[in-house]
Amino acid sequence: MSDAPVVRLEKDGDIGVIIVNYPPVNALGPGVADGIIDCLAKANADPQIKAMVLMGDGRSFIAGADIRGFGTGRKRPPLGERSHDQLERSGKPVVAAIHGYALGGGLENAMGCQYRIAVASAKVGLPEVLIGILPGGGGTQRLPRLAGPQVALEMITSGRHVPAPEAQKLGILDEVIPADANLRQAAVAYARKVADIRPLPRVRDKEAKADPGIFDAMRKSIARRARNQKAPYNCIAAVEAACTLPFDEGLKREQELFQELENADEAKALRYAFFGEREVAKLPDLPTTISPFDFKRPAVVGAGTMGGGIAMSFADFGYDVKIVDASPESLARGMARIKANYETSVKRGSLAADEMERRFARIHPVNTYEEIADADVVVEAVFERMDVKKEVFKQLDAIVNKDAFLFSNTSALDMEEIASVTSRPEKVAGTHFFSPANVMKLLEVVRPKGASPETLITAMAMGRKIGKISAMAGNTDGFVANRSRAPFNSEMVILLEEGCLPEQVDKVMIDFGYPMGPFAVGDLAGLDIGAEGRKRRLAANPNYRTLPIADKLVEMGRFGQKTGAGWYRYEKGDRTPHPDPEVRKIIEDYSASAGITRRAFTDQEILRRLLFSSVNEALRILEEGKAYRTVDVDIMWLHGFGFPRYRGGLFFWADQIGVRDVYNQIASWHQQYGERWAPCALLRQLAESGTSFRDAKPAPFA
Ligand code: 3H9
Repeated sequence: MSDAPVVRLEKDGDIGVIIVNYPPVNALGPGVADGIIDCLAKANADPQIKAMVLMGDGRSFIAGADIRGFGTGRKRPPLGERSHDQLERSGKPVVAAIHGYALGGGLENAMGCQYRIAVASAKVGLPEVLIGILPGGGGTQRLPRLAGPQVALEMITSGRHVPAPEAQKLGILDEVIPADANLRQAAVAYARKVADIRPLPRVRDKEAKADPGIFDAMRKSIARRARNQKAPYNCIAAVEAACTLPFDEGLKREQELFQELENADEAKALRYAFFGEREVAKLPDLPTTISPFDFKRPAVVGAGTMGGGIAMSFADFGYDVKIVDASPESLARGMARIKANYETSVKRGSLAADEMERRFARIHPVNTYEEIADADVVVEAVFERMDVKKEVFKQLDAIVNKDAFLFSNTSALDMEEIASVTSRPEKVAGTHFFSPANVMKLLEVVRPKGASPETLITAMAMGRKIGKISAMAGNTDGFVANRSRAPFNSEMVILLEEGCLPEQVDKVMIDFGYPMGPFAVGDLAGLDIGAEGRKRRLAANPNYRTLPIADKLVEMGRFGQKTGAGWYRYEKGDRTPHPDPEVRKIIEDYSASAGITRRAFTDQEILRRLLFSSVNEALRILEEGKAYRTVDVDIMWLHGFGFPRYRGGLFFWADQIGVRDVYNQIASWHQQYGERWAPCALLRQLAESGTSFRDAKPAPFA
């Protein structure tokens, strides 16, 4: 970083312009808030200056407090002396001039100012809840006064980024100027216009009035998504304080509620997830000098559920995308499914009807590979069988432009074998989407040995361009996400053999924080898919642990929701899972025939049986050099499988228990259950050295 001050005061005639310069996003890092206070004092003391502007250099106004500083015991100025308080006390008006983002502490400082203007492309918000805290810089007290308690509750409990034009309607901004206007000039002119207005308008002097019922209504409405969390409730309590206490008392209450959160496990996990999502983009063994190819003409092969979802992802992010399928009928069915999915979003109110039309119009169905010959990236999403994939790649290689990247959405097959049938293996990689592909955020980029760095960097960037979080996986059966999850999938069925029922296991996992239980998820995805995979693995490995109960359901045609019955039964047209006595009988009969005495399980035992089995397997993956870091696994679990974000991820959660306890438990299950629980060498090493999972040093990427 340069020696330039992080905040400087410039003069535009009689207007003082205070500029924050703390790249990349102007977080309130060391010296920034103090710098604002200093420049403000100087400007107030300067008789030539009549009013001030507060703005940011670079791409944003201020993105909030420096998240790295939380939980470090850093000192903050006393209440009433912080930068937002001092801005509000200024003897001359200050105009916050917002571009990019004004988030968290950024918006809090802007609300301390007497006026706020923004370019139309700017976004404002108080996203603290997403990192397990609340807006502790007066945000919970000022926003309800500025925009009303109902709006404040919604914004603060969701953390939503509000576009400037909407923020103006809500009363948060005084003026919005076109996105390409000169913000500094406009802000200086605005400051000149308001320079002599007295008394100075201060947000703290406004009143926040609310019907007391809105707070309980909000608590009720968030109960499901805020399960097991404290921050959303403290946010509500703080806004309630804004409506019942004088301003300074409200600030004190906000502080108390903030302090309950800052060092809690919830906030630690969410901070870890925030930085983890950014860390997985870093590929430590690839050159940073290579830029991703800027693709323009994506194509998807296969119009099934996955292919359709992938095409929607491209369209949702502004790309025109072609989709091709083997038969006109399946192409038509695929397009109808895409349309129906969009229509559901419109019905739910999450997508405007005209926006749906625009997105749908970007998806172009075509019947032949010749029609995608000019594509620059192709994502194949055909039936998951090696011979089928190879045939498709051979044809694509022959027909599609020789510079195009060819990606496969396989969820487990050997990417090197697929690449080997092409004349351009260096341009082939896996891009494994998760179902539903237009919704789930994870893109697992699979790295076959022959892929060039440009190919891998392009695949990772492609994911980010279509709203995904891309993370790199090695070419191993099931890659990283599904392979690390596989023992969990087996263990949940083995628990049934020993005494559990699907609804009991599902309840434990929902209580833990998953949106759905794993058996209900299985029914949604289709049980036939897992059965195929098990057959393939058993053929390759005669010692593979079979799951007779799961196989039996598939034999009976119980494929899940699509057949009206799976682990649960379903009423026609309804997705609610109902426990099924027939399934219970199959399970109990199996236990009896296998000579197993069924027994009771505690919730903790169920949870640990499922998750510890995956911790062990994930470490084996790291030991083999098939993933970069434990955080990659954690981020994959958050965004591929719905692992509760406020628990950080598989390894973050396991670290809370402690590496030694995890090892001891696994070692004891190894004695009890045999080989499948054999602790891997890396686990043993970590336990012996007392190193946390987070600090584990995996083998170099292989
Ligand atoms: C707060 O304000 C509390 C207050 O109420 C006061 C309480 C007392 N801190 O995301 P990007 C880094 S809480 C530290 O890739 P984009 C980020 O890690 C805060 N670092 O860019 C990355 O580093 P690297 C409330 C931060 O353009 C680099 O900047 N505010 C922070 O895709 C680029 O970030 C928030 O929660 C930060 N606050 O997205 C906003 N922000 O290059 C959090 C970013 O080493 N930030 N970094 O990987 C964001 O949501 C996005 O960064 C933003 C830009 C939308 C601003």
